[in-house]
Amino acid sequence: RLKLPYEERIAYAKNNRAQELFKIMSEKRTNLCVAADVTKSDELISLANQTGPYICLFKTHIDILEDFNIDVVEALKKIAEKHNFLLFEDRKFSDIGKTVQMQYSNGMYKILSWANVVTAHSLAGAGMLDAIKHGNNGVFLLAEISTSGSIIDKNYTEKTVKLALQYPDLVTGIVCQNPLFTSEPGFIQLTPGVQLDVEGDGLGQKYNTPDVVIGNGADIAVVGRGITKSSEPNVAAEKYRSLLWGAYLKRIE
Ligand code: UP6
Repeated sequence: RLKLPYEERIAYAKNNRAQELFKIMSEKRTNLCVAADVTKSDELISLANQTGPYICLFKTHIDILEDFNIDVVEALKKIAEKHNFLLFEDRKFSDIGKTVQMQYSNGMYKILSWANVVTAHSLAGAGMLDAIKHGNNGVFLLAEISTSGSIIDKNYTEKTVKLALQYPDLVTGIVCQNPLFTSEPGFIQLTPGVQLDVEGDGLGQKYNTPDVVIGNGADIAVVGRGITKSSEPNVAAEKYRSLLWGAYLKRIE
């Protein structure tokens, strides 16, 4: 996986969204996902417009918006189409299948109706994945977490990877910090905890540089505050895009 160019991995991917992502990444020359963790809809839309040209994925925590209205996702869908990126709700589903099904489709956020990919914890097991399987969606399963003091152990991580590989049609990839599934080029490693010149946030988050995460197997790197707290998010996004893409080119050399 680590040496293969993204475009050559399309053929290995069984999940539609993974195929689509590899295509977008190769065409736009970007392996950057922005974590748009803001609390106002207009800020969210502005971030999508500003970072859109440089990203393959726009990651939201839609439940932190203070002024949520379904119009905001309609706006995001249009921007995603214009700039060719996917919408990614980082919901980290973790309940029993039936509950997750309702959290995914119902409530005021109706995540299934607009998010192309979502995240889920693996701890509830296969039933949860069966419950959220739909025609054309994608799920990133969390096998590791970027915080210091995380209680996820090696056994949990290995079992998560095994579970993910049993659902190639549904699973787009795995959220982790290390190259855990190197012989499976159809799956995408998504790695958060990326920022230059900062080691952590005082609340457990640990940061690595673009070079380090790509070296550790990331196919897509998630950058949040490194971009959102910049006075010019478009400039910051282009900078992270170019560093991450450069690191990827070096990896496949
Ligand atoms: N995230 C992590 N670590 C994980 C999984 N997810 O930080 O292991 C998510 C957070 C946040 C983003 O929920 O949205 O990635 C990181 O943001 P930051 O770059 O501002 O720290």
